[in-house]
Amino acid sequence: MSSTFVDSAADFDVRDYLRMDMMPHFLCPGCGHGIALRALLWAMHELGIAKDQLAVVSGIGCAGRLSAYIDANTFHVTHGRPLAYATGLALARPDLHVVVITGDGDCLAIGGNHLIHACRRNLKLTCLMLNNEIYGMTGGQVSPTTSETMLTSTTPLGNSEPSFDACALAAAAGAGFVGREVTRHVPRLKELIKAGLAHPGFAFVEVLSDCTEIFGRKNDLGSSPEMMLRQKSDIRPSAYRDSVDTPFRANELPTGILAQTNRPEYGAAYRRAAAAQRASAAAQAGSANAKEDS
Ligand SMILES: Cc1ncc(C[n+]2csc(CCOP(=O)(O)OP(=O)(O)O)c2C)c(N)n1
Repeated sequence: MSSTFVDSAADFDVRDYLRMDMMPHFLCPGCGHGIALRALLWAMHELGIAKDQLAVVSGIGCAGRLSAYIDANTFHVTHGRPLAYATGLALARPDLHVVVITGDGDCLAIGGNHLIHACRRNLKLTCLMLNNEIYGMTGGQVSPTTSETMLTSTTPLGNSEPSFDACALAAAAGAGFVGREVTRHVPRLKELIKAGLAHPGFAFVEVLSDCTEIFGRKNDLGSSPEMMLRQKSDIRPSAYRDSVDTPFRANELPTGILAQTNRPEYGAAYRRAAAAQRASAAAQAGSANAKEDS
């Protein structure tokens, strides 16, 4: 990929963007969510987004917990609802970069309707969905992205529902920007998040993140490095399937920017309509006053 990969890692110290008084964090060893958090903060650093210009809204779950560790304006809200809170915030404060951090359960199960309407609306927001294929925080129940046949605490015989392709869903619902990356490729993930943050409409970024302790253990997927090696075979099975361990994700999941459109952004359209209405009300009041005076 591009030479931007060898750039600012040296002057990026993640601790500058973390609430160090919240350490140690609660993530399990090997959890991919911390890698995604680092990529987000690195992206923010490279884009020169000041901490007071960033607002992070998250729901409930291991992914949702991440906002607590970020030294910015953060809101830890109800399960499944971070996009709804973020919508109000982004409408009220278009000067901020509003980022939602959400899990696959938070975003696609209880929050699924909020997601499709956020995509349809195309308000400027960045939604980072950390897909570990499981409800991690609550002990490993099946989620809408759990691959078929996988064991979870609620699918002891193996999951027999097909899994959602969240990016295809977001693109079909009208999201202005859709992308996917794995935690294995941190610089690429950082670049994708940067592109999402820079996009002028709704940006949906799916991160394939490993849950080693619950999902991995339950399915005998090996250690954290072994799970990360599998990411190769998962995302490009045609290229890697013979050279690495058997993938656990059933579908070929393409990565990178998967959809980008320049559909009109909702916030700007709303503010234009509101300004036009205020101007017309003021003009009417002006002509009524003029009539009274004459
Ligand atoms: C209204 C409501 N329903 C259910 C819960 C319980 N709950 C908390 S987190 C969670 C699922 C989290 O899974 P996911 O969003 O995939 O995130 P992860 O923990 O895997 O990062 C559930 C069901 C809740 N807190 N509130």
